[in-house]
Amino acid sequence: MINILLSLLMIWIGRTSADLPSTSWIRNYDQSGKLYDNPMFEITARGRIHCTVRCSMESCCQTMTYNPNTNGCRGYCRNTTIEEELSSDAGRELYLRGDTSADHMCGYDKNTSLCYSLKTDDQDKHGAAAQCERDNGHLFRVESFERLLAVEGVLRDYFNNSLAYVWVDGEDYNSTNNYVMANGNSVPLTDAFWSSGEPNGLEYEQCVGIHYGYKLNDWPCVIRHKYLCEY
Ligand SMILES: [Ca+2]
Ligand SMILES: [Ca+2]
Repeated sequence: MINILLSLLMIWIGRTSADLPSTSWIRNYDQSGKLYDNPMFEITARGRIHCTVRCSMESCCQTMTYNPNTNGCRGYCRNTTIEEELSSDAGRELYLRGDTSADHMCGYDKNTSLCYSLKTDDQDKHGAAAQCERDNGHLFRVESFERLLAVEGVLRDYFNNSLAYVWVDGEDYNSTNNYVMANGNSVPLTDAFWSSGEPNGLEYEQCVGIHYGYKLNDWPCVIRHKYLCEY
């Protein structure tokens, strides 16, 4: 029995590391209101995860602050220690690089500037889209072949080189094999993007996932699968 539990634990640990491929962040609850001053950058981010990605792009950036009310995002180098009061900016949160927190991380692909995360709870397509939006993201958009290739490694790791079951963005609202994403663009219908013989589901399979050969398949939108978010 203990052996079985240990095996399950090892599988869980293995999957967690595959699921969470890059830099991670955690909110520092213990700080006393002091910040590392002189931000190396200050931007209006699309969300908390976008802010961590911006900081992850700079080797010097060790501390990040983000205000979810204003989307204000600042990155700091660790060695500058001039004080700033968090209380002067209501709602601003402080994050330090290095610890793990599943809520605030993404895999970052330098070639495509992609920030993506494989979510391993099972959701139907619309539930998956809603979960991505919770963090100011959206379902992963397969708008180029490079993007499909960029996530293949993470999926191969997680699914152990076997069949993937992962929602991405795209829905065929009019049963015309036109899979429209939330930004209005269409998923390319070129054979190279799709698993052999797909899309094949006519009006019964209206939503898009990554499946056989780490390429696209149309599935019924109500099936529950894991999903890829993009930020
Ligand atoms: Ca279809
Ligand atoms: Ca299909």
